[in-house]
Amino acid sequence: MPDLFVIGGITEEMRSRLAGKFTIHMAEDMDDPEAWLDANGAGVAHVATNGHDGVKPAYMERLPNLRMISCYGVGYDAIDTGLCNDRGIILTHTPNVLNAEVASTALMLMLMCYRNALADEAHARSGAWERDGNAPLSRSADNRTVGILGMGRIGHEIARKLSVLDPTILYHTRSPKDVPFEYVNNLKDMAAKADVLICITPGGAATNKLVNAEVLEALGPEGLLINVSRGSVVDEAALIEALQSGKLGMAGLDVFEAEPHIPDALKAMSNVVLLPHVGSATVETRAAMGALVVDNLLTHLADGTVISPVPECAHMV
Ligand code: NAP
Ligand code: 8YV
Repeated sequence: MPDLFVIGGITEEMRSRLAGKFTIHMAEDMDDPEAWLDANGAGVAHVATNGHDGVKPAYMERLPNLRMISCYGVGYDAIDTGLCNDRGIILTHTPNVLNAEVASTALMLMLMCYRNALADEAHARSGAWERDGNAPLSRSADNRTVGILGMGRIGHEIARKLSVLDPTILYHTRSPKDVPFEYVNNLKDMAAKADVLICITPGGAATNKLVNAEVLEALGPEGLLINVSRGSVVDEAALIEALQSGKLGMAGLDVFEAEPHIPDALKAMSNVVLLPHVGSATVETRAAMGALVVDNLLTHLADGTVISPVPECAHMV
């Protein structure tokens, strides 16, 4: 059977579908994965990984006959697509199957921030309600102007799910889309018009620190930043400064610059809701992502094609 090198683990469901077709080699079970690749890497044509671990250069250079990488996640900024192209390696990812979940996460963060969910929950659980009386009033999430940075598969689903809150929706991308929302071609201008800025672009060089001090200041003291994209999209030091100085009102964050590290300054703030990158992390959605990872691998094994290549590799199919 052909070899499959797995980086970062797979679920039991994925393993049971792959086991009859591939000999599975788990990097995380090896004392020294690089030494294993030195001895066996030339025989490996398939790799399964995820959006966090990617395939590091030390692995890529030990896989001279790699033909395909199947990534568990839609974001693939941790994988060098230029190198994949140069070497003729097809990279696949898991678009669409997680749109609804990540959109729910964005909506949940927005509601948690406006409605002061963490403080209110603590007020109820701690007995403060009985002891001290009613919790302070929160702010309404209804009828807000929401600027969405990134109007792709997930951004569009966020806009759809937000509609129950009767928002005015604006969006910013590099080129306008065929959507019934106002396009703003300058991010700072959109932030100035918006109550809420929701980030849902890919990570990587093109979006690095796109949300900088100027954008955060434009969002303003009553403004709310939601980030469900990548930590790299927001200048984290500028975010901390803006929240501490009151230039920005609140933040709901699922992603961070150096995951799993979260700066203590953010942990200390009561106007911030923090999640450990769980945008797609439900049993149902992770099962759908896992199924697509396996389907891509099995399709490639069967006929050399794949189901969901990343755009940079689509021409190879
Ligand atoms: P997508 O369909 O490719 O949409 C990306 C959007 O971002 C497009 O509208 C694109 O429009 C825009 N964009 C790209 N570069 C930009 C730039 N420099 N400036 C402004 N806009 C830019 O991707 P998707 O499926 O919606 O996923 C988006 C990202 O969400 C993923 O790549 C991943 O990083 C993140 N994500 C996070 C989680 C989580 O757990 N928190 C889960 C899934 C995905 P233009 O090309 O016109 O600019
Ligand atoms: C996952 C994600 O956390 O799909 C993405 O881009 O960020 C998330 O769905 C991750 O990719 C799983 O490793």
